[in-house]
Amino acid sequence: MTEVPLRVLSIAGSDPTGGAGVQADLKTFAAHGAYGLTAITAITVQNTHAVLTTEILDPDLVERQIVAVWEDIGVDAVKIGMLASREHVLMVAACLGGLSGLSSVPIVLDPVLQSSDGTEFLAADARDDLLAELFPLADVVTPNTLEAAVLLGRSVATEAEQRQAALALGEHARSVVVTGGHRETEDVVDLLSASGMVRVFRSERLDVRSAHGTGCALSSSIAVHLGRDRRTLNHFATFSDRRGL
Ligand code: PXL
Repeated sequence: MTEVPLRVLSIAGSDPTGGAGVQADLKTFAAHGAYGLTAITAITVQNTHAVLTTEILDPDLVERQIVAVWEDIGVDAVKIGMLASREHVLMVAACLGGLSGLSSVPIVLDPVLQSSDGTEFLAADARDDLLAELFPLADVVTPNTLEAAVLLGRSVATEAEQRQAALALGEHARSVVVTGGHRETEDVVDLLSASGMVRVFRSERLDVRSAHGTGCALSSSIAVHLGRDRRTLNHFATFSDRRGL
């Protein structure tokens, strides 16, 4: 029997360049052999130079996209990207919290705050709700150092500050990865914090022309891997239940 592909839902904005947003998420899911589903929060009009316009979709329309695919196709993992407004943050938290089977579905939250050209992708008044309502639902939150600095209202420029930021944001979620690609260092340092501990991932900086969409690809691939791990664990649980173990 062929294995049913892992179903991963991206709740995010559309980027017509295909480099970031739902387009990047779908490509990442496909590259990992997973099946992508989407609930689009906003349509951005952008090219490689600038974001020209953003049309935010009604939170109710976004909620109906989530529920429509959740109840019919089913979801094994969720990746959350651009949420645009406070209403969207609160809706996603309430909607996911009310869906059946959520406890066995890993959630990865990429706290998208702005585009590379500085266009705001999350209203400033939504930041506290993001921390209070969505961080606690997430298995992993993946801010870069710029996002961590804005969320905490302090500088995240050195490795020591990045570590403190990972620990401080880690108080709101099960785990946090503060990615360090934006820091002007020779090697790149990503810091994972969970339960008050920090793990360092140090790697060689890649020589690339653009980093546009790399945060989307990272959070999407983490969602796929957590979904796969969770599915394996669920199989074992069902197997032992059946055998009365
Ligand atoms: O990389 C962050 C991001 C997320 N979502 C959308 C984007 C971008 C960056 O431009 O356009 C829709």
